[in-house]
Parts: sequence; C-alpha cells; structure tokens
Amino acid sequence: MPRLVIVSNRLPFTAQQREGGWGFVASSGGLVSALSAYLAKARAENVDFECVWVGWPGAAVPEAEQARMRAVALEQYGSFPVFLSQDDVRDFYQGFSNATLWPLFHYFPSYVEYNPQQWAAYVRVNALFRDAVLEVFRPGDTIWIHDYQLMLLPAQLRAARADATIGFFLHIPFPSHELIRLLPGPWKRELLAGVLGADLVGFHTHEYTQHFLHSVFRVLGWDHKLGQIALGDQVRRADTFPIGIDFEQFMTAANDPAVLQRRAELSLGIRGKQLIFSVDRLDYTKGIVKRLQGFEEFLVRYPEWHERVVFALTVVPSRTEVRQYGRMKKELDEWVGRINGRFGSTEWVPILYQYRALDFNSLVALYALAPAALITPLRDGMNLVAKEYLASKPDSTGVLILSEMAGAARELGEALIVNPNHASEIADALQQALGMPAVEQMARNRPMQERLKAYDARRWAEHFLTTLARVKAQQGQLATRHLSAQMQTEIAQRYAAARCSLILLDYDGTLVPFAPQPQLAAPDAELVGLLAAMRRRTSGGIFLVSGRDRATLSDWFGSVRVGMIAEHGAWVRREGADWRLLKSLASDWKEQIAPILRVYVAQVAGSLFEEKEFSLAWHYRRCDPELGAQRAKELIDELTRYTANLDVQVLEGKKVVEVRNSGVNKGAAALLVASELSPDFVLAVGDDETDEDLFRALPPDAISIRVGAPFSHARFRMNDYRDVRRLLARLVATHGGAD
Ligand code: GDG
Repeated sequence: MPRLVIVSNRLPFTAQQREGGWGFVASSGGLVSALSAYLAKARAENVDFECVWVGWPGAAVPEAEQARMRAVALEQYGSFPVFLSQDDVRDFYQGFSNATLWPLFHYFPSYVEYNPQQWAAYVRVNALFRDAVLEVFRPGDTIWIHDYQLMLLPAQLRAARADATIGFFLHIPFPSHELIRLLPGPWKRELLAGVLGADLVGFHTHEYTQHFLHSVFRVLGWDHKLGQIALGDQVRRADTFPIGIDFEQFMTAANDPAVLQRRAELSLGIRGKQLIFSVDRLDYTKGIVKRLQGFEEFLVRYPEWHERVVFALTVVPSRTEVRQYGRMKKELDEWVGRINGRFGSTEWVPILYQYRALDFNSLVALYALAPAALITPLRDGMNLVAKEYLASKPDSTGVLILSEMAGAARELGEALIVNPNHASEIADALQQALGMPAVEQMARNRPMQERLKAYDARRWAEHFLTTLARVKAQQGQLATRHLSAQMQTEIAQRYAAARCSLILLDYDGTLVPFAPQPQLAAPDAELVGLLAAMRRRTSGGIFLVSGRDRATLSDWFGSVRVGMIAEHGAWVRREGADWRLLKSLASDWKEQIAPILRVYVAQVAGSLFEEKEFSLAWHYRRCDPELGAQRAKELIDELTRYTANLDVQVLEGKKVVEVRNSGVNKGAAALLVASELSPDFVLAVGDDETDEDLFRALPPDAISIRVGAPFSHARFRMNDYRDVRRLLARLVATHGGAD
C-alpha cells in the first residue's frame, strides 16, 4: 500500500506528565488540519493509502517511559516519536531553530545567535530524525518533511536512500540572500544543499521561491531553469504552494449552535461596542507592539470612536524559554496598561487583553463577531488567522486589515493592506474599516472567500503531493546524460555500419557559435569541409534543420549536397530537389488544451481565456506582472511537454501565451524526411527549445543530443558547438571511406 511519511518537528500531539504517568494531548495547527482534510478526502474516496507521522512529542520524556510511549503513539496516532534530550531541546529547538533560523528568516538579524554548539546540535538532531525515518521507511513511500527545524534532513535521507521520493515544505518566509549571507559559509551551504536533497521544495509565495533559488545560485553556484535545478543527472524543483485552511470547517462552525451561543455571550460582554480582533502566538514577528501603537494612534486621531470600540487582543503563550520572548511579554503588558490607563474610564476598557489560548469555539465566535480583524505581522510566512477570519463570515461582512508583510497578502489583495511599521497606516485603516458600508465589505470579501474555498488545505496538500509525484516521474525523462567518450565510439561504429543513416543538425548554436547579428553567422570553411566529408560517407541524408529562412540556407549550403529544413519545419528540401511547403491542419487538439488554460485562469486572478478558430490563448495583461510572467513560463513549459505528440505550436507573445494550429515544427518535418528514407541510424543535434520538438519526435533508438542546456528530451548532452564538430569528425574518421 502506498504510504505518506510526514516528518515535522512536532507530532500532532504533545506528551504530558500527569498524575498517573505520561499521556497525550492532541494539538491542532495549520499543518495538522491541512493534512487531516487531505487524508479524510483520500479515505472518503477509498484511495488505498496510509499515513504515518514522525516527530518530536514536545517534551523531554524519560528513557524509562519511551518504549511504552512509542507503542501508544503508534497505536493511537500512527506516529513514531523522536525523543530529544533536554540538551537537544535547548540547543536544537530553542537554540539553532528558534534563536538563529527563526529571527534570520523573519528579517530580525540583530536577534540572531551564532552559536557553534547549537549548530552542532541542529546537525545531530536532524540525524536523529533521519534514523527514525529510516526505521519507518519502506521502498515506494513518499516522505514529506516540514519546516525550518529540519532543513538538513532531506540531504541526509538522500545520502541513505538515493531513490526515495522526498518533498520539503518551508512554512516560514525564505528571506532575501542579504540575510542568508549573514550565516557562516559552511552553515549556509549545508542548509541549502540539505533542503535540495528533496525532489521538490515548496514555499508559500513566489517571492520566497525566488529568494531561495537566488541564494542557491549565489551560495552554491547552482543555476535553475523555471525552478528546476540540475544536480548531475538528477533534477530538483522549487515551486510555490500557498497553504490553505479547512474553509468548510470554519464556515460550518460559524453557524454551529455552540459557537452562536458563545458569540452571543461575547456580544453581551462588550455591550454593543464595535469589536476589533487579533490573535497571535507571542512572537516578535507578529508586530503586536506596533499594532498597539497603531490602535493608540487611532484613538488619538479619531476620538469619535472613544467608548464605541473594543480591541480584543489575544496572545497565546509560546517559546517562553527563548530570551526575546520573555522580554517581549513584559513590554506588551506595559503597553496595554499604558493605553488603557490613558484612554480608559470606569465605563470603558479599550483593550481586552488575554494572555492564553482560546478554545476553538471561542476563536470562531470572535472571528464571526468582529467587524474588523487587525492582522499586522512584521513578517509572516503565510498567516492562517487572516484566512480563518474570512472563512468564519457566512454573510461575507467584516473587514480584514492585513499586513503587506504576511505571505497571505499575496492572495488577499482585496483586504485593507497596511504597512505594519507605521502607526498612522494602521490608524487610518481602522477608521476606514469601521466606516465601511456592508456592500463594500461583501464586494471585497466574496472573491477572497471564493479563492480560499477553491484552494483550501486539502487542495494545497494534494497540489504539493501530485507535483512531487510528477517531478519524480519526470526526473528520469528530463535529466540528460553527458555523452561519454565510450558512447561516442559506439555511435561512430553504429554510423559506420549503418545501411541508411539520417543526420539532422540544427545550425545556430549547434554547428556555429552565436554571432552578434544573424547574418554574420555564415559557415566557416572548416564546417563546410566537415559537412561535405560527412555527406560523402552518409548513405541516407544530412539535413540542416533550422529556424532560418530558405534563401539564407540555400545561399550558405547550396554548394554542399545536404538537405535542408527551413523556418522551424515549414519548408523541406531534399538535396537536389525543390523546396516543399509542409502544412496540415486539424483542430481536435483544442478540447485537450482548453482545460489546461482554464486551470491557469482559475489560479491566476485577472487572467483570461480566449478561443479563436485555429488557436487558444491565455492572456495575463491584467495580472500582477511578476506572477503573470512566472505562471506564463510554467504554462509554456507544461504545454510544450503536453503537446509533444500534437500538431500544435506554443508561442509566447506580449502578455499572452498562445497555442496555434500550425502542423509545422522541426519534429514533424524530420518525421516526414525519415518516413521517406527509412533509416536504420538517426542522429539529431540541437541547442534550443524548437529542437525539443525534434528530439521528442524521434524513435527511441535515435541518438539525440542537446547542446548546452541540462534539461531536454534528448538522450545526451554536449557542452558546445566545438564538441559537436569533434563528434562529426570522429564519425567521418571511423567510417573511413574515400574523399
Ligand atoms: C507557521 C508560520 C504559516 C492561534 N491561536 C489560537 C489558535 N490558533 C491557531 C490559528 C491558526 C494557527 O494557530 C496559527 O497559524 P499562523 O499561520 O497564524 O502562525 P504560526 O503558528 O506561526 O505558523 C505561518 C503557518 O506556519 C502555516 O504554514 O501560516 O506564517 O509562521 O490556525 O487558528 N487556535 C485556537 N486557539 C487559539 O488561541 N484554537
């Protein structure tokens, strides 16, 4: 049975010491609810599939208790606990994870501790997780590792199980290279290479993905193409998967009688005042003090709201052992006291401050009741609270005030977006929110709710896991191998022994280097001589397969008896014959392509689908420019592969990706030529995307070589045109024969 092995720092439950010994308390959080929703769906659809979880149970469990706890965890939760000592918890968890990586990745460089002992613990504990996973692992399993505490684990596992399917997802921001470079060299190299042990690396936003790829390039020198990184003959991929919430759960809960009851009680407590709401873990990244300053500014600027609003500020205790957190709690208490003292009266306490966790019903009741939510982190990977607030509004009213520094702001553009560092922006947003007509509130919220519903937690997990499966499947096909000397000898021997050979050669970049201007790339004497020598030994035919026009090719190669395919396959000329125009039209491909374009329309706000007589188009002029461009690249990539066996062309225009019924490409032209010759040896060499059509069209025993790029449908790879010329010279030499 296929299995998913989830690995995260924390298990979905916490071990606790009670009177009668140790027990468990289930914990929930974004990851748990996302995965539970995904698993529930899989089960409902009878997908035969098992899930196990590897992680730390959240407390230092005495050794004597561990065996029993292991058995209970497995039986009750399908989980495998990794036990950490108190020193590990201090140095790995509170130390390197929460006092180095957490502040660095959230742009708090001055809080970062650089402690070699903590780094050593991080390396050691990642290896403990590796050992635990290896105990659980069975061939065929999919391993999905989560978050910043386990960045070394993917590579550690890869070293032990080279073929394993491994995914990694980062829940916090990936910062700009300017932050990453602050780490000592070996640490940053190991962290980045560690993550890239995974086949697929996921982030919440496009920006984080780009930051990661940039750091990988700067620190490790590994370049990427459309998020794909070639490591030897392996391909890794980085991509964006914004985590969703269990939308239906919140929408349903908002109308649950117990929640409605709780809501009524809360409403009574604030006696008709307007409620502003926020909830966060105690963390300096959440911007709570700045938020209080913003609220104070609001009370100063807009005194008409005195006695009419209440700010319900809930802060959930967290990481109290880490230095900055204790200090922050004190500062927070002082600010709340000061603002309440300055504006409050016997009748009115402006800030209702709670330092504790809320039960789920109270949380949803507050979401549902509050006309405004003030979610203003200074940095946040995503921020689920913002999404949950919108999901808890069945009538679509309410105003979300959201920090532009939260990953969620990328998807929730209709919210009131503020810069959390500026009290005046927060103050003005509160004023705008409390005065906003219900019609406008609904108009803003509905599209956001639609989006959250469509890309919910389950869809997120599904999207990541199906992409991981696809990456794994593509790895074998796409990673081309360098053409070895031994293989070159074999090719030369096959060529010499062939009854009828067909040689297909792209021109620019393959036989000659690129020239500053196209007309300057005329063939040199060496090349003309080489082609002529080769022609004399080739029993079938040599074809130059180029994007160039007929006139140029005729002009340059008229003296050599070679065939030519011009304008990417539109024209074919066998040696000594006339040019022929190739054209075939069909439109049955449209029904296969349209759903792909429609998926992109659904995923990218503002994009449009257009159908014409002989083409389909995806327009992204009205989208966020960066996102549009990135998605266009992905679409082209997907379509290029998908249309391998279809007679269509994928073209990139200005802010549009178009699929055209052309019936012409290098592959189709080559197939026509091949069908006329029936060769028993085919060699094709090319260096750009249009040559991929050629590689894909060839029979599996053809020798296909891509020059330069590591990603290709060709079987082999060479560095540049000089290598190609050397190979051709070798074919000539091996064949022998008279000149
Ligand atoms: C990390 C990243 C990213 C909070 N207080 C209570 C409570 N919660 C629940 C919320 C929400 C979750 O905890 C908090 O999620 P966030 O996304 O806001 O923040 P982090 O915990 O820091 O999570 C973050 C996330 O990973 C997912 O990838 O979004 O950026 O930092 O679900 O509802 N739940 C209850 N009572 C509370 O008092 N019941």
